[in-house]
Order: sequence, then C-alpha cells, then structure tokens
Amino acid sequence: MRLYILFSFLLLAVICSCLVDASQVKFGPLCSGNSSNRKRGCDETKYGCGNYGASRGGGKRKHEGLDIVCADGATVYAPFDVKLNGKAVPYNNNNAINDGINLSGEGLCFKLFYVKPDSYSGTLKKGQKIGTLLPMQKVYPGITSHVHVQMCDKSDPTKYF
Ligand SMILES: *[C@@H]1O[C@H](CO)[C@@H](O)[C@H](O)[C@H]1NC(C)=O
Ligand SMILES: CC(=O)N[C@H]1CO[C@H](CO)[C@@H](O)[C@@H]1O
Repeated sequence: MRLYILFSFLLLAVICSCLVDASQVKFGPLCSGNSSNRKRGCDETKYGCGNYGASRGGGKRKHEGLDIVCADGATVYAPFDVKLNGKAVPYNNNNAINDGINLSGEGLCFKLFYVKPDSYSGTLKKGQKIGTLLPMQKVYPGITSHVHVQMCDKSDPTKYF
C-alpha cells in the first residue's frame, strides 16, 4: 500500500513536470536585427504601450497581444518550426499594414500582424523567413515599429518570451 502511494506521487510529479514544460515554450528571434525579441515599451507618441493588456482607444479596449520591436522592411523569421494557417488581419478597413498570418507550432496557435508573408500556407523551420515587416511608419508616424504577437485564444503571450 505504501509503495502504491509512493508510485502515485512519482507519477503525479512526472505528469506535472510535463505540463510545466509545455508552458515553457520560448519564441526564437522573430525579427532581423533583433535577436533578443526586445519588447516594445511605451511610446512618447499617442500610440501607447506594447505590453499585453495595455490601454487602447482611450481605455475602451485592451491590447490583445504583445509587441516585439522590428524595423519597417525587416525580415520576420519563424520563431520555431511552424505551420502557416492562412491570412490574419488586424483591421476591418484596409491600410498599408493590414496583413499578417495565423501560425501554429510547439502546441501553440498564434497570429503575427503587420507582416507581409511570402506565403500563407505550408511549413517553415525555425529561423526561416516568414515575410517582411510592413511600413508602420507610414500609418503611425513616430511609433516604435513592431510585430504584434497574438495568441489565437487571446491569452497573454508574454510568458513565451
Ligand atoms: C488559426 O488557424 C487554426 C488552424 O487552422 C484555426 O484552428 C484557428 O481557428 C485560426 N485562428 C484564428 C483566430 O484565425
Ligand atoms: C531592427 C531593430 O529593431 N533593432 C533593434 C534590436 O534590439 C537592439 C537592442 O535592444 C536595438 O538597439 C535595435 O534597434
């Protein structure tokens, strides 16, 4: 009986450590010129902050993703082996940066906005090119240009960075 209880605890410990590992997925570099996935802080312009949950629309909405600094025209890379699941756009009305892609990999489903992907389907290995950052400065002059990372279930992506 004691042995049985001991084994149950061991089994539980193994299962728990597996669950913890799943949440420890980390994104590899997303953007050329930024190997550390630097997060966008708060702009001195009117565009607000890049963290998840930051205020948008004067407090009417919340930022549903995390912004990673990336220059206009920079190359955006696959952060790990990914499958491309089609187009995902940030806005209802079109502008110069209204493009992006829905991706899955490492058990995660997420979207990258403001990126012009080379392709909307297929698979890529970690570090391969997804596409190019669109001209954010044309739409939001003075903003810290960035890739917007948003989980498909709108949960907080910060723990993966
Ligand atoms: C993204 O793609 C996946 C896989 O095709 C799909 O299940 C999911 O609904 C898509 N998510 C969004 C928010 O578009
Ligand atoms: C292209 C780009 O955004 N580069 C930035 C990457 O991060 C370094 C260090 O944080 C910055 O100095 C670069 O401007």
